[in-house]
Amino acid sequence: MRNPLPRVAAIHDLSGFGRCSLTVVIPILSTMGLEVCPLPTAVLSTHTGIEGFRIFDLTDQLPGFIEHWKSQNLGFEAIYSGFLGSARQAGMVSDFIKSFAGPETLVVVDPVMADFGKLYASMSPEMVGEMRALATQAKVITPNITEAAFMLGREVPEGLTESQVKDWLRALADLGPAMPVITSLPLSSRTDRSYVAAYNREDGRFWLAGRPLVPTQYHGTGDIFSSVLTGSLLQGDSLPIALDRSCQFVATAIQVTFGYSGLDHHEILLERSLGTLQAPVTYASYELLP
Ligand code: PXL
Repeated sequence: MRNPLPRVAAIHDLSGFGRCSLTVVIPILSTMGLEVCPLPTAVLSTHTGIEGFRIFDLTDQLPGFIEHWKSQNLGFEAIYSGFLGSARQAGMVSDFIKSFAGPETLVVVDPVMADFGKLYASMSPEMVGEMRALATQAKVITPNITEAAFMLGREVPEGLTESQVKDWLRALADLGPAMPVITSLPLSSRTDRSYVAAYNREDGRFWLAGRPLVPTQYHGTGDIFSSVLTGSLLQGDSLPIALDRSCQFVATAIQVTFGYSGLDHHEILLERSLGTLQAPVTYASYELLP
């Protein structure tokens, strides 16, 4: 039987300060009318971008948590993973997907491990191969351009043409996922906006969506993007609408925050924009990549 509210197993860390992972996944998916069941991978004082962060890795606890869920016969409409506490957890998440996902389950893997050309502070080099293996189990993956490069064993590009973007997306789809998405795309022909692109292997179409550039970077926007994308697909939206909604929501959250003075890049004001997730889609600006 389907759950009355679509239920999402959310496999991410809990960071006390610095909006990211579960502190954005839960409010976003709840606002979108979905029930979130968190399976925490680690508990941190702050995300790993703040010096001196403390981390409690839950790798040894995960198997017991998962066994207990199995004993309760829990069912999920979606399984959505992100930041892992150790490379060893990737195999556990893979097993989790094999045990809990049916043919209709939406499996989203955000291979959180790197940005701006380098691995995050807590990531070991083994994480790259482990994330690549985990991605084979997913329908949707949402790497940023650095993570996509690491997964494909390519150099992080300075710029990409639209036809190169299609090649990158096809290469990601060859790893397994039918709907790969790449964020933070360095599109050489369009430097006016920040772009994301997606490919649907089932119909062979490529999609592009963009948002205005703001002269700063906010932490956690990748998690915000992937959470809205997951929620939107679960609500039944098409891939380009889900892509556009996620991109426009990130734009709104950034612009809502950027207008204040004195806030730093850890403090995206998510609550100021959450309500917009309940508005119907009234305008979409995605493009088909020819
Ligand atoms: O936003 C990705 C992310 C999630 N969780 C933790 C992080 C990061 C990125 O740095 O450190 C703990």
